[in-house]
Amino acid sequence: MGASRPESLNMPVKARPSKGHILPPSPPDTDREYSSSEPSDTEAKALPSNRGKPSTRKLPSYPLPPEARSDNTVLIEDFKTPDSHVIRDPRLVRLTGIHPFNVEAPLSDLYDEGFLTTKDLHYVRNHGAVPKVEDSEIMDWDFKIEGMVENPIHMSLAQLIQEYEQVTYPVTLVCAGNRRKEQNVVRKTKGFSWGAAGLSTALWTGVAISDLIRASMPRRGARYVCFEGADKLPNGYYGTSIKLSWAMDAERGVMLAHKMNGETLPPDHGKPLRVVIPGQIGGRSVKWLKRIIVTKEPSDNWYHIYDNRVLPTMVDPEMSANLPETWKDERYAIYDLNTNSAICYPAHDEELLLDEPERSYKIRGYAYAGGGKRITRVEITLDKGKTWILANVSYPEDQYRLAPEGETLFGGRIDVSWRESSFCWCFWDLDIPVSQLQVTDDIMVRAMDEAMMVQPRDMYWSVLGMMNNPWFRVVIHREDHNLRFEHPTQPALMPGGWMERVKKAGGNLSNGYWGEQLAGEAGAPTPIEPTKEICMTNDKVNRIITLEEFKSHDGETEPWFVVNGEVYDGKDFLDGHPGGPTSITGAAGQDASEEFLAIHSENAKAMLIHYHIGTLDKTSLALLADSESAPPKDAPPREVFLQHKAWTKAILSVKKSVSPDTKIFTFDLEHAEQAVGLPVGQHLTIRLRDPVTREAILRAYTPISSRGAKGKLDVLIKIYRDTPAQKGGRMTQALDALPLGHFVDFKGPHGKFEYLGRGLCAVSGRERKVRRFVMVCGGSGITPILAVLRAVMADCEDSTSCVVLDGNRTEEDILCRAELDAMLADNKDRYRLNYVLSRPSPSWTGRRGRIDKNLIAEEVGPRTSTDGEGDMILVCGPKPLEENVLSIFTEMGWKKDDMLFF
Ligand code: HEM
Ligand SMILES: Nc1nc2c(c(=O)[nH]1)N[C@H]1C(S)=C(S)[C@@H](COP(=O)(O)O)O[C@H]1N2
Ligand SMILES: [Mo]
Repeated sequence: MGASRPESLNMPVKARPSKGHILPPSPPDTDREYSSSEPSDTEAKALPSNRGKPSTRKLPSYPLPPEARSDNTVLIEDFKTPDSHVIRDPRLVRLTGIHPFNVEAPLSDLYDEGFLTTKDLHYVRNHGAVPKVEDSEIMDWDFKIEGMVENPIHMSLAQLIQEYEQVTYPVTLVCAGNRRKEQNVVRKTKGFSWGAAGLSTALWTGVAISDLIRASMPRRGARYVCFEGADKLPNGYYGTSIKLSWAMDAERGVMLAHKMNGETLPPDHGKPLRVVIPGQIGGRSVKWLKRIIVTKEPSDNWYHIYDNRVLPTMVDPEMSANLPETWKDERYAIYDLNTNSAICYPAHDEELLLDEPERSYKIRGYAYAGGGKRITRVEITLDKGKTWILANVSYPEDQYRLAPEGETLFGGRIDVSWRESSFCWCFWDLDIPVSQLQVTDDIMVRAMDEAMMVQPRDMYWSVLGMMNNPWFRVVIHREDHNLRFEHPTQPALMPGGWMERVKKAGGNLSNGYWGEQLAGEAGAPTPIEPTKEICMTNDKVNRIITLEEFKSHDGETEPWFVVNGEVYDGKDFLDGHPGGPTSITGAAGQDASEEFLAIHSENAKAMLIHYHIGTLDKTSLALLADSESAPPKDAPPREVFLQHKAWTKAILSVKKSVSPDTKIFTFDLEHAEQAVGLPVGQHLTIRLRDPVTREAILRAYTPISSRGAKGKLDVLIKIYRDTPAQKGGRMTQALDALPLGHFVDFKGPHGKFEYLGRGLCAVSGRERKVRRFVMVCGGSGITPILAVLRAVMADCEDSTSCVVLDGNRTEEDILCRAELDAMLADNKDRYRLNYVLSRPSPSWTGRRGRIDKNLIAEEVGPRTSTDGEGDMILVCGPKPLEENVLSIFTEMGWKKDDMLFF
């Protein structure tokens, strides 16, 4: 078998210059060498390590992949799943619980990577477990081409690479479910909630499938090509089909890829071999490819029939269960993508300060079209579609068209210059004066393709929730000193977005006016479409189950779980479950109400009847609710978040690194107006389950959000990572591994100390007057200290003075430094701040060493208290520091009562 070059290569080279005039948002590193002559595999692999070396060759004018992270590892939430061999990036937002792995990057992170997405942030859509393929087995991976062919082929990946011509080009993959969360808010579909980041772009290297199929010599009458993966799912191996004529059309660029961004395919993306179909929904690009079958009819694979279709809009989840012919109707199968676009900046919840109204703000986002078509315009409206403004469009993909003839990248010829098709997303942007944004209620974007198909205003809802492409709308809120932007939704179960807000307020999202009241309709709000009640209980079941009995079925053989107080046994559905058995066993012994109801369609809910085995008795349910912190149903919104007796959930929304081992975790409270409810000087308890053992881990923390903060809670946490020598912190590592959008439980407040203000404290309920606080801390021990210090400094009538001794290793270990320093400016007379570093850089001019007797004698001096009034020492830090401080102060004549250890 020889490698045949596609005939169309002989076509004249038509380089198409970029029509836009803007660079991609973050141009990739250009200091990497690339290969403009014949490259070897090793040369291509060595590319990243050549960074920084002066390059002798001219740099390519097209984007190269940004550097991927080298320190990602297997995440602890994957340990207990069949994917425990897969390395993943913790920034990815999980859309279907822990397993299977369906994820998208936070939209801004995706956009910030630029035209090409790293493997770290590339979205993943796995219907089940990831097949395990060792590196040593890659080249032996075998696959077949069979069916209606004269010359069936059975070959290895090594042969595919040796015997066929290799090509490289960028392709944007888009899941048909991209933007589905918006549909789910209107009415729950049978699919989980993708945000607008269910798409990614990579450089794929492999063989044109037309070369291979031609070699197998399809017989007369053959019309389809089916693909099958190696992932065994509840309904067989994943598989689908496309038309044979498309596969044979070199212009369409269907590829068998074995490299992504120049590296072996990552396990999540089909290691070691997959199909890549430009311009079509991601669902046709079969991963872990094992079989190519040439047929007369479209694939009869379960996933080809029951996934990736747009059924007519009137088919609801219940009806759809009994319509086998409708499902099989090929007219409803999705192939080419439809035209779509989204706004990435302003980001959701981004705030724009109104300090300089003369300025302008650059709104930016992406767009794509299907079937190789090009986006020919992107338009923005600031007045709900009455008028439109043209945005600038850039097509970074065009830069590859300019590559010199025959140039190779990652071992494949850059095969784009002759093509007319567009395989990738494009970027658009538009400057708008801030003064104009200030008087605007919302920004909407729509794109048009070269067939003049333009995105519609209204959503086309369908039972699987796919191809959602109405105008993307970002709402603008005017606040005191800034504008705040609100996207339609947040992915997964994450709350937020105008759609949910409008729906909760009684707006009808499908009124053609984004749920807002229409002019002249003032007064009565549009009636809400009642959400359909689904019966999930079996009348004949009347067994009462105790918590003890329920908890004894938390294993894998009889996985009992609770939804709305009813007990279900998932045992008989483990094999049939579309979400795979692990999502059911993972819920065993737990109240799964929230997750179950959020993920499943009406149809799936109705199926619960068959697994209903009883009702949890009332006390047990309350106990379970307490241990699981299920939110009480239909309770009115609470003003204060923390509760003494009950756990309350908050959702992790942001993780921000503030030093090499410290992060601020931001949690969204139950609603934007909710106060945390934490008196100054007190702490709260965080409870988390160990992702591996499921045991509860509890720790006390003092948040660093300011006292008046509402709706959010910031906790600064130092992460103690496992080292070969020492086990790290269970809680801090579990928190670090927690995916965004997941819950953590909180309870509180606790603590025997409280600062009441103006020198008045309460210690174990007894009031006490303080003239001076001596605050000694190390590392993240600054957090309770900071809370008290802030309260003192924020009140200019408070005459209490504070001496802070903050011990750390290096400058970058000093936490909250900006705030500690800033308070100094206005309070020089009553606030002394000392950083003490044990391993400072040579340029450090502050104190060196440790917090010792000399330092304390110099900075604090003798005890000045008369009994019950005067000095108070607040200490928080690692044990050795606390013990040391205790002995120094005791030696200096201070009393136990003067000291408080947090
Ligand atoms: C016997 C009880 C259950 C039944 C009958 C059931 C049924 C279904 C059905 C029909 C689907 C396909 C999508 C849909 O129609 O909504 C599905 C998907 C799914 N289910 Fe369940 N389910 C059960 C229990 C659970 C539990 C306890 C969990 C975890 C809390 C879970 C997690 C999932 C996930 C993550 C998916 C999405 C899979 C994907 O599309 O990749 N299921 N389930
Ligand atoms: N074998 C196999 N191939 C598959 C899938 C799968 O679950 N198994 N998911 C499909 C879907 S629906 C999409 S959108 C793309 C996602 O590709 P990615 O995970 O590499 O982004 O893979 C497709 N190919
Ligand atoms: Mo998909």
